[in-house]
Amino acid sequence: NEHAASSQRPSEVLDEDARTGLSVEALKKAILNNLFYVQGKYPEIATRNDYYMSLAYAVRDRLLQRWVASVKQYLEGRHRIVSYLSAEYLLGPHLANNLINLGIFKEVEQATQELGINLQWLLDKEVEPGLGNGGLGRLAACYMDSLAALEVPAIGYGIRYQFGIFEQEIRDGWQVEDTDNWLRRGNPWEIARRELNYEVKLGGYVQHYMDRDGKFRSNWIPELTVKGVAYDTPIVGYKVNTTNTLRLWKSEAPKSFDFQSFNSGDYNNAVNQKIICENISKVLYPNDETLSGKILRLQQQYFFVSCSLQDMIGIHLRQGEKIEDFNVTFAVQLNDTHPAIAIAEMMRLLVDEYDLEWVDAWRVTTRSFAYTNHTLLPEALETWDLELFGSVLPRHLELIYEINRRFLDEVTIKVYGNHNKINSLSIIGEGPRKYIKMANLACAGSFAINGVAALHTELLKSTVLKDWYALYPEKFSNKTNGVTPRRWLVLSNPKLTSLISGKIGESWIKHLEELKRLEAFADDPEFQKAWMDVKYEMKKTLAKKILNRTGIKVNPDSLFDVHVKRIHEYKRQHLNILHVIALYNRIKKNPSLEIVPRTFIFAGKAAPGYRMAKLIIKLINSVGEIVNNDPDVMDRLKVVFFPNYNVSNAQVIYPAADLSVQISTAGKEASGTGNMKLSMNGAITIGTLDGANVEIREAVGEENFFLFGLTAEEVAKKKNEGYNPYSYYLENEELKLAIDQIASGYFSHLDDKIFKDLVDNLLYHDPFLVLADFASYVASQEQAAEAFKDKKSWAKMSILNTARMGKFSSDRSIREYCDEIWKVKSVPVHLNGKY
Ligand code: NBG
Repeated sequence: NEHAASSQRPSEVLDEDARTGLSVEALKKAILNNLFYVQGKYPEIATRNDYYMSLAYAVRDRLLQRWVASVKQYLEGRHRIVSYLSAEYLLGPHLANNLINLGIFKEVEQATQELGINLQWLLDKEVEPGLGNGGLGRLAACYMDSLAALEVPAIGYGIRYQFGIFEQEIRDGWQVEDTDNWLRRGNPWEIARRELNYEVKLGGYVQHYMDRDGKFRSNWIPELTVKGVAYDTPIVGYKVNTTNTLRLWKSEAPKSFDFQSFNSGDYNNAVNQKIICENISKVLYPNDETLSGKILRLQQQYFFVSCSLQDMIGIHLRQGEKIEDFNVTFAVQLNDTHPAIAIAEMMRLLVDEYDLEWVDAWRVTTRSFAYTNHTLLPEALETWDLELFGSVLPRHLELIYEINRRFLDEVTIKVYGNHNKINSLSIIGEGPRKYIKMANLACAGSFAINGVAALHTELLKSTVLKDWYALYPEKFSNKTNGVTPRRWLVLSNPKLTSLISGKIGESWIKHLEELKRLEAFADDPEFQKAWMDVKYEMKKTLAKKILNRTGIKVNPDSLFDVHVKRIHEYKRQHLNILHVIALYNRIKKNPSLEIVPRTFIFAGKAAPGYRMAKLIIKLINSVGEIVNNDPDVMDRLKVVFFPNYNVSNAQVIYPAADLSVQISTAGKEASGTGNMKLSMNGAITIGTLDGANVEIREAVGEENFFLFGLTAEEVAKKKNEGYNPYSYYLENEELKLAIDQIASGYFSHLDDKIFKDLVDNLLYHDPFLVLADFASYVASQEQAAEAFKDKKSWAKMSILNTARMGKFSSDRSIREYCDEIWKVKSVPVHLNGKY
């Protein structure tokens, strides 16, 4: 009984006609209707895509009914609305998720079957919208799901990138990037709202003058004006009618042609203008964590923020409210600093366009915004060269100067003129070139500031945002990340879902704490067997996929050691590969060695400009080539790099994992969310005390977690004392051999140059303490292997991991944001067939 979860539907839904009905018959009729009226085909000549589209539109009709009802109810009831501003949304495929949330998975499965089509075949056809890089964008997607599930009025605002995160191919062991043309076959999930568009100014200069009433005014004369057009995607909540809006902006030229240039024969100029405007929402910056100060990126950020704020103000005023009460209608969350320019833009709109006095405008602004920080890495804190900033946003530069002047005036008194503190708090950084610190702008203009895991928030308060914390302790709080169990269990692991529901019913899907009730069965041999049978099934499924994608044959009986996430030095994929080499060398030294067979599964994209990360991918593949093909190994070790890690692939990988590898240098990973998804799917974590690992370990119990490595405090101490990686290399034989082999070309056809930078970096710098943690990691991995031999106790650990993951539902996170930061309440949406 897979997707048993879908058999119950919200009882309010009574409407039953061909467009809205949820019965198998109604769905069949709708699919065939769409095949004819939307795709213009009859069954015999219809392609797979025709059928996918027909089904997608059938589902969309059912979403629209709920969507319209939600919007109507929010506006008529003047309910408070959450506005989530995020430059990234890593949504993953919509269709299957919508079927689950609408509660019609089984019905659609049957309807398609009766039409002679396989549902999975259609689901696999969907190209996922990869409008994000990694955890930050995926978190935004989970939060949209939970907001809807909890029936909270919300709008997600972002950018409709024409090209999302690149597709990764592996050629000769190297990452090769390909453009992600996700819209090429059309997107049935969005509705273009041509009538909903706003103008956004860029560049130019500012004129100052005094008006007839003696008031100083500013007039921004832009160099360029672009138009943002709204593209809306419905986000339906799990088994509720609430359907919120994800509103993504596409940039266009205000008029498609500059007719004056066109008529005077300057065709190029006319067309150029159009291209420049459309470029703004053309492509997602493929960087994770680190952002370089590029003009286009600043334009993107400002573009979507300005459209979104104009849109919110429009919604607010249309309800007959006063502009001064904007913060009553909206709670605006800044997902990292990418949208932090909203604070200056809000001031511009209120002061320049709506004529508010500065203090009134500042009061409204600082009551509207809240800021989530997602990283402690200093290189990832966004700054903009002041001159560059002024060339794109001349008026905002003035406003930021004024915000900063007033802010520093106030602060100077509080910090008794301590210049270091004033410098650290200033929104403008001084140096050979001045720059704007977006985190400081966000802190100054927000009423709440939060980190994304307990340790992360503590480190924010004691390091990066220390001076802010001293000034405004009441603004700070922690909101540990969460993930949606709908996509990450119900959808990606239907077999485990029905096993769980068979024992404890289905209510855990909305109340994840109820998984606790599984603890009662953790020792039950029959349940343990059923549990591990599901795991085995999922491992077989992944093994098939791996064979298909990489040509590598892996053994589903082996321990699946899974390390999947963006490739970054702080995440230490190279520590993992050093462990692989150590095991390999043990086998080479003693070919009859009895060891637990392992499959090391890596996946993740490297930022195209991040050399070291790309080199790590090459190293993983090079080691794989030797290990996988060495007859001495006799299939005891396999190394797989699964290409193009994205949401769809993650859905297949998580359910199949035995070990979840979470080995970032302590103090570097803000939270992590893959760690939660893996543990939820019954993987046991091997990890450092970093990010949310700390809380995961607390939740699942230390006996169900493999801990190793230096703590954040020890890392800081070691660095202070002057860390010397070379001494670790000299002291540890296995480590020395592994590094010598990499350096000598053992894994690279005797090419001893290819990995030189990586080796030198480890030996002489090792900024992420890979060598310092190596011995501890290897020892912890030995414990994991030992534990894996005892199938019963492993099954118990696995069950307990899932059972104790209740806290890590994004429903819990969103509830905390709603209660403690946004102060918004649920608004149940009713359908009564009238709309
Ligand atoms: C990432 C962190 C992760 C965290 C996600 C979501 C950025 C800037 N930060 O640890 O690295 O889980 O945000 O909060 O992408």
